[in-house]
Amino acid sequence: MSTTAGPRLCVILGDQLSLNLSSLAACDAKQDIVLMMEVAEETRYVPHHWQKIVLIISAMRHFADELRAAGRRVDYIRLDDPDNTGSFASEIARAVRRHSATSLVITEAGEWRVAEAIRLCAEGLNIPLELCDDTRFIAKRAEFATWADGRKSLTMEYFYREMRRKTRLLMEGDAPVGEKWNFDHSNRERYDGAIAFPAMLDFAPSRHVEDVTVLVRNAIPDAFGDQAPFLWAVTRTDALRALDHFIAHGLPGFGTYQDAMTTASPFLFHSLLSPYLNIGLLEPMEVCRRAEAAYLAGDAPLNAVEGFIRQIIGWREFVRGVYWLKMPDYAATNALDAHRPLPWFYWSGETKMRCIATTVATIRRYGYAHHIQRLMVTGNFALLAGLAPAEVEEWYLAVFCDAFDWVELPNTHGMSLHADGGIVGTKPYIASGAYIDRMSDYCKGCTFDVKQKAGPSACPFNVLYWHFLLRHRERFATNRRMDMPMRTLARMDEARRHAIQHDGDRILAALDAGLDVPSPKAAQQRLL
Ligand code: FAD
Ligand code: DLZ
Ligand code: SF4
Repeated sequence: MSTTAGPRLCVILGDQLSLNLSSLAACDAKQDIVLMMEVAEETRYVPHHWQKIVLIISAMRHFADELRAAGRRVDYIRLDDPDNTGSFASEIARAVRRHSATSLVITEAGEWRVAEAIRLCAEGLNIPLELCDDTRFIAKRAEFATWADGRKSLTMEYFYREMRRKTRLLMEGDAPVGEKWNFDHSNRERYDGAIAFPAMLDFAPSRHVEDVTVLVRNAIPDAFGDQAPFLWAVTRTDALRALDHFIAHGLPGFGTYQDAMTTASPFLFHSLLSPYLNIGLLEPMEVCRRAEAAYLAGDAPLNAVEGFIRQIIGWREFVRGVYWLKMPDYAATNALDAHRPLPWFYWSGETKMRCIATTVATIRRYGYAHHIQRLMVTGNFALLAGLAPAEVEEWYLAVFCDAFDWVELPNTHGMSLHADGGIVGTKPYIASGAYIDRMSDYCKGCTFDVKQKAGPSACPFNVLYWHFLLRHRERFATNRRMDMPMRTLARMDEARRHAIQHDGDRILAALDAGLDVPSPKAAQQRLL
């Protein structure tokens, strides 16, 4: 209970929609005031996917209803309130005055940008700022920093084992269930049709989704992406339905086909739970416990359950740890000195490369693509083509419904673009077209020939793979994990290297001119 005269202001951000949020626990339910704000600045700081804006704002409105039903005093600022000043800082300032608030209470913001804005706002208002740990994560920021301290390199696998020990998930005493920590070797199958995909869940549009749809249509008519179908849950009740659905129908096939891509389904056996985890409708531990229970009941195999749990208590926690350990300098690094502008086809999908066209079409339609599409199609191309990290990162932050800086940045800047010089991954995730062909059915219908390594018909991923290694041969000469391709490169004769240089230059010149990669026909005509 606050002992001061006025109420405290409990600021709840759009990704903090959890009833057991630490800031809510720290406030007095009867006296203190919850402030939630729809603000133009957050809807526009990157050109978000239409569905992402609708998802977040609708979920905020439902959450405010739940808070009111639980007896909280909620001050909710709508995007179309005539007095809305458009930013967190200016709305907090107005609310402090309106309520004569004595302090701000907030669960630490997930993003560095927002955390800084709030810190500066409190400083400017000269009002105490009470920061609460975000207890929805398994590892506190300080705990990650202690784990990282003194290590020569940060390896996710070792951190993950610590998280397994801490959570006791899939543990038998001190040993991992199944006597191995990681079953990834069973998780690399191409989709063969052996198990049918789960049906998609459909959520009837709520009153808030309908209202917010109209609001966003008016406020941001040019927002990126399709408006329908909108398949996202916006309440905890529906997010729990999505979790039930995944555990029953997706999880059994999740492991085996985790890396597969197919034009038959954009989702395969993936959970689609990331937006709910990231905005607080679901908590990581409840999701992992459900997966573990499915294994113990014999309803899902260990390779699937271990793989799924590793993504959440391993990768998700690890990237958050890296983000808070390294920000703000992290975002400014550009280890591979990449500066090429983002090609327009990342937004339009208009490219002859079928893998990218298919992935971008999925993203436009759903605000979603699964991990391997993000890493090995759009990310791989960006890395091979030397696209500027900041432009690629803005794209990833904008187009995915689950994108928030703390999770998007380390995945894009670190894992995908290697722009951090090897903090998140010790070697760059590069692959030629052969990998995409092995894991998908994209290449069969493509203009380019995935088997061709040179010449006008060659798959651009094949050409750019070797062009990338040529460009960066000095940097990777001493990276032991790059030994194999570097040795192959060293063995290449001069004529082949010359062909790679020539073909790669031709593709990159087209990108620099704002064009798609040259089609075989166009390239042929230029050769004649
Ligand atoms: P599933 O495949 O079902 O995985 C289960 C859960 O594991 C996910 O819901 C997610 O919470 C977690 N997870 C899996 N991989 C990762 C990872 N690498 N980092 C963090 N959590 C992970 N994830 C985001 O949530 N937001 C992002 O903005 C984001 N940007 C990415 C950018 C790039 C370049 C790459 C390569 C990956 C990115 N990821 C991001 C990670 C991953 O691709 C998504 O979490 C996943 O595709 C979400 O779909 P899903 O819920 O169906 O995941
Ligand atoms: C992404 C987003 C959008 C589109 N709109 C809002 C909003 O109106 N109000 C809000 O509180 N949060 C929004 N967000 C999420 C924020 O941009 C940001 O990611 C979180 O506040 C966490 O730092
Ligand atoms: Fe993509 Fe190359 Fe396959 Fe075409 S041939 S789909 S560009 S990997």
